[in-house]
Amino acid sequence: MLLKTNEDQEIINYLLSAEREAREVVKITDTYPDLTIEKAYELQDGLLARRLKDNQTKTVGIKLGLTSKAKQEMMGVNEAIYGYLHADMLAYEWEPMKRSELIHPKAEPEIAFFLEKDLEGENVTEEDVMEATKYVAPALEVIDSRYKDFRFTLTDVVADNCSSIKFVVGSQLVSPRELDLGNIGMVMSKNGKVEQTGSSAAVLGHPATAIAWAASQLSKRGRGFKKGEIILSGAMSEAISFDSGDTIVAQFHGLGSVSFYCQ
Ligand code: OOG
Ligand code: MG
Repeated sequence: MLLKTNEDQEIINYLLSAEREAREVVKITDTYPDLTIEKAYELQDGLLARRLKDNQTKTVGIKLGLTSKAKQEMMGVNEAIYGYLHADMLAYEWEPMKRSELIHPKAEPEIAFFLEKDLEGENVTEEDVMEATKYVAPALEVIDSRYKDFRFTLTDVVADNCSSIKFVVGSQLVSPRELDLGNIGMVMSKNGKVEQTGSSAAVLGHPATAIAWAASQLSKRGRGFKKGEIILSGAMSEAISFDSGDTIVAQFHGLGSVSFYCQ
């Protein structure tokens, strides 16, 4: 699908100002119903280039999204997606997250992969993913779709960099071979009450399978994962909403826990 260059810029401005002003907006497919997935990734690229410049930040990794059936059903789609993580999205356990900077945030339990080798090409295997991974760590991703009521189509969410806004990584770094990565049990709680339980098996059967899938998608666009990057492999359960005053904790078997407080 072709949009005029100025339309691309308009969409990018529209989504970036929604993020900056922490305000939800009508989804773009209401105006551009024929938006294709290829075009959505092009818009994502344009948005990311602008965001890097405006926020004077840099890319630190890639996130996968909608890699579990629970998330796909929750969002009414049947395909996984990817977006990019910037340095200014990195949040810390000890630093309260500011509710006022967010629209309608949700937390997701994920496993983070730290790469010590590039991972590129359309035939990347799970074994290659394990081989390239230095550590895995527990993570909480905060997603904050810019779209009204968190409702969107696949192309909308891709253009919006897959709802990315913040991520917190726990301090326990473990070699991927020391764990049964394909079945890590997880409990996520809010203010001490269990809200979600799950397993890393929910992430396309094994998080490394999800990363291998993403490597092949990236290679179609002449890209790949790079040494030193962090990958969020996708939510292991449904996302949960939180508000100011809430503490979210996710505990992972063999990987410890990760938490944040929202102010
Ligand atoms: C899209 C992002 C999904 C995940 O881990 O599945 C995602 C959304 O649900 O808003 O990050
Ligand atoms: Mg996620």
